[in-house]
Amino acid sequence: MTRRQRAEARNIKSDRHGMRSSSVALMLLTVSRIGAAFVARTSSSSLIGTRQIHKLRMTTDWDDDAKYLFDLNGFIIVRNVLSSEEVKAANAAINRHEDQFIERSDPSLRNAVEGTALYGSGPGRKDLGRVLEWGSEDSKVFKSILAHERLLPFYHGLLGKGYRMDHLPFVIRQDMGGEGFQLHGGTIDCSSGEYNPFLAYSCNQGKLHNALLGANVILEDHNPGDGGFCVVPGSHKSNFKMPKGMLNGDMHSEFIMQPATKAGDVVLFSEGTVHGAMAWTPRDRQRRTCLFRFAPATNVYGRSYFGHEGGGWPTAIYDDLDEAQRSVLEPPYANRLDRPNILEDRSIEITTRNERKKQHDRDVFGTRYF
Ligand SMILES: O=C(O)CCC(=O)C(=O)O
Repeated sequence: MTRRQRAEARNIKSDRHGMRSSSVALMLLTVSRIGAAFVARTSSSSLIGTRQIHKLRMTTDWDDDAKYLFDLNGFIIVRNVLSSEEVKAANAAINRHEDQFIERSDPSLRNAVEGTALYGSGPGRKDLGRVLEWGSEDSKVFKSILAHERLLPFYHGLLGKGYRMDHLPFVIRQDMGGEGFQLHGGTIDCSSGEYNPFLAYSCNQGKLHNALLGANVILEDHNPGDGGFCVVPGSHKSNFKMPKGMLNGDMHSEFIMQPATKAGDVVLFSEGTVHGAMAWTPRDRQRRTCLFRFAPATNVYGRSYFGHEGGGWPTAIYDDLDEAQRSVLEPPYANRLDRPNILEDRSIEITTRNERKKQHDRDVFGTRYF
């Protein structure tokens, strides 16, 4: 082994077991840099060091700055979407369903490879589904995410009018040392190098297109170094598969960022941006987020929307929804085929074709739509 190889081997080892020591300084620097971009319009203070990170209060409107930042990084943090009362209510609802968490302890369910940086020290990630089926009180905050007035301009800017829920949302929990998730996704798949049309990000004529958008609703603070959601900024535009050791967080970890977030923030990320999760480090706090996925009107990845017998999402999801929220549960089809679209004031407009054309379809096909 040459001296250089020995030094590299030492680095990998310290990364693996001490991501929170040697590489943390680099990571925090990255966080500070990205944070500086986010906060550009709102603060003139210096952003060196971690204390400032907590103060970030990014401009949360969907405006030209936000568009630029999303196009640059492939994700954006919308601050303070949920009030502290709503965060409390969501966590209380989760507590009432605590016994329904399912740990990914089976080796074939693991999201990271044992012995690698993102694996943690033992416990598997815990998943809790059915958050939209818990009745009027317990599902209220989760249902609000479907068409939240603060998120609506972002959904429209990132997915277009007529956007839809694509996956069933679920709560992610990590306990101390709990497993993260090896890096995945990518417009160019980070592990195979293949083009992923169903996850792809693109920008055409000033319009952003995300085939699939993640909305990670933060329900517990993620301070720098805590772990949890992580991302490779800019990787939505990457053209090559990732170096192997990077997928596991063992190599090039200075390019993997764990954004600092507060409970109530929402991280919107393209599934075309390579992302994953770091093992959770706090001793005294569970990691909790609720992960939604949304798609444009004509895109689809999941298949729960048409149920097992063509009947739509699980029926309890449709209870207690307003018109705007209900429209997000529509299956995939084009806007001009009588789709309910949410307007800026959250009212609904049905986008349609002229009656003569609709009659023509009925005459030709004997059905309402082609
Ligand atoms: O833990 C996270 O926030 C990321 C999870 C994720 O990417 C997934 O479950 O597909």
